[in-house]
Amino acid sequence: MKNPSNKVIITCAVTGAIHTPSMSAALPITPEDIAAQAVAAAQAGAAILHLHARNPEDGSPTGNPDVFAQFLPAIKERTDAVINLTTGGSPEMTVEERLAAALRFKPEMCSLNMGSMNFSMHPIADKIKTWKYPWEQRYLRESEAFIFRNTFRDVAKVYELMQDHGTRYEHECYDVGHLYNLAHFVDRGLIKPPFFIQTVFGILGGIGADADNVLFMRRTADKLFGQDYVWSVLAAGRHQMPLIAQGAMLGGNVRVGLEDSLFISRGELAQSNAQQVLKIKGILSSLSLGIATPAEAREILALKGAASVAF
Ligand code: KMH
Ligand code: ZN
Repeated sequence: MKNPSNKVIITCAVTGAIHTPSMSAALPITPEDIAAQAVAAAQAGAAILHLHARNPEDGSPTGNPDVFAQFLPAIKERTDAVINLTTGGSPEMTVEERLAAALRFKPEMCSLNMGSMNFSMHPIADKIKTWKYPWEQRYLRESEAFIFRNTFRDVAKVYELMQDHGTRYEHECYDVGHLYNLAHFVDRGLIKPPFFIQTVFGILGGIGADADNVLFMRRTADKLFGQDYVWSVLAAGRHQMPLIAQGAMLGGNVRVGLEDSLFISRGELAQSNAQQVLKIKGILSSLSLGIATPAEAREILALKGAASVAF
């Protein structure tokens, strides 16, 4: 693992496509709210903003670039943070729909999900008593039958299309096999170091959220990529803070945000994305770990710079 500066890159994933409006009033839905929370997260210390879009009327996930266009320039004008666009989208989007915004806006980074898998949120549906919008319940329950498609051909296509634009990747690895899939693409010469690897814990369908698995993923990545990768950790729900703190103690970077967890502590909903950024910042500072600025994150991850995006 590469850890050149001893500084931790905080990514904030602002809204995502897992949670729905009935789960928390803090989840940003409208372009204005997504922009405001993204800017506040950057001001709190996030160097990278991982972004999805939602339909402003009902909060359902959308891949429509016209909706992304309503918040990307506002964020870029008001922060220096790296903007990272999802290509994971949501369970209801085709691979083409998932890629549309990244192709149009040519961001410095986009996510790249490293294997096909079950990916389900259906158990959350049983916990919700009142639904704000009609789409939510079906969306969550149908995810029980969802296969998150990321075939070798799909992933290769993203590399080929985005590399023309100089975009680099948040490689989302939800299980150990996904690290081997990345190694396959490295062998094919489709991606050059440093590889940014976001190890994901606690998604139903992926590796479980426990300390042993964090070490296992780290050891496997060390074996496959040596000094050629930069490591980051995200964990779903209540596992978010403990597992990312473990990752940071082991020299990794961290991801927070309401995409991954709606909570700030046990049973207490977070009021905003920035609140989670401030919480991890406090944990990092008590561990005597520094925070990477956006400029430092760009250097560590060899990004092209904010002047070279198309928004
Ligand atoms: N929701 C995260 C567990 C993506 O946007 O590409 C994974 C994610 C997918 O961030
Ligand atoms: Zn995402």
